[in-house]
Amino acid sequence: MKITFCCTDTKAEPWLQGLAAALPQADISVWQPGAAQADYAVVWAPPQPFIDEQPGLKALFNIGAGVDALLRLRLPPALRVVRLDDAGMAVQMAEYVCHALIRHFRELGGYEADMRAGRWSYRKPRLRQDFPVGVMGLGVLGQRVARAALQFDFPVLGWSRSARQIAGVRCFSGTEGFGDFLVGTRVLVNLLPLTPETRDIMNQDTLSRLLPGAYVINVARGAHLVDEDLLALIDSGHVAGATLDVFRTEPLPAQHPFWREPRITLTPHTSARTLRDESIAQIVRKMTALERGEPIAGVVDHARGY
Ligand code: NDP
Ligand code: OXD
Repeated sequence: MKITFCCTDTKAEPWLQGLAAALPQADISVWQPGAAQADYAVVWAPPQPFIDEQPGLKALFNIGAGVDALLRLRLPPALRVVRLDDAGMAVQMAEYVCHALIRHFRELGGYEADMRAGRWSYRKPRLRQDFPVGVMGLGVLGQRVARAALQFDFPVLGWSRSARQIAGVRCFSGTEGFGDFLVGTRVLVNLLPLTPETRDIMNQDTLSRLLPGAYVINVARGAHLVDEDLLALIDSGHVAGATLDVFRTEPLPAQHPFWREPRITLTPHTSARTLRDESIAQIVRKMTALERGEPIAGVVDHARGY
């Protein structure tokens, strides 16, 4: 079995060693222009020539959950694209989102500032019933986040494309369910894939429908959010603030107004990192299953976009 590795911004050596340890008979190498045809590819943001030169792949394994960058390339329609499902990311996403949620709900940022200024002062306790959490996207990551928020007794709502049932979560689906989902949500968590349907989904219209004093946690993709609409709604007071992990341009440009808005907490696309060992184990399991002719989970639907 021949495996080619083409991952931008990723140190290849540890991945090659991990793959070789799990698949000692495989011939594994870093892709170079003109390289021989491989059976499988392990990729992150590969260039178009890579796709064009490897038309005979049995599957392309993306070392992330989101495939938006990959699907922007010209791909053979029959190419099997496989995303990571979980591989250690769901628990990271749950801890990141719960941290942001609780930090906002308990006003921990305000307490930190007070204590740093030498002020010993209390704020009135807030009721968690007043902070319903709405999770957009109830896939591998969204479901885990919704369940984690339930553990802290927040009311939880969820929205997905197809109807879902999750114990304890008020589930809505499709365009017809979106309005009711928004008007019942105060803390909006975005875990949608970026597709033509979801691009710009957090905008003036949708964010204004959230409960007053809304809070936005974007951990999916920057292009889901219309930046200037968020800033305007923060200025108007309808949105209290946001925690943003992902941006339209990454790294976030130095002149972007997000840097200077104290009600926005920023992190550098780090809410759920790809964990190498878990990812290699999952990819190897799936390659082995494909070699045996068995079905695998996490195959992307090109038309749906995720
Ligand atoms: P999944 O594919 O498992 O889940 C996607 C969910 O979104 C599904 O519930 C799906 O609905 C729903 N959805 C898709 N399109 C629509 C739509 N048009 N309307 C309503 N719901 C829709 O993805 P994951 O949970 O694994 O990951 C989600 C995203 O998180 C990734 O695409 C990636 O962009 C981002 N991510 C960010 C990371 C970071 O570090 N910041 C790390 C990892 C991922 P249905 O259930 O009906 O299919
Ligand atoms: C992913 C990411 O999609 O890290 O996995 O953003």
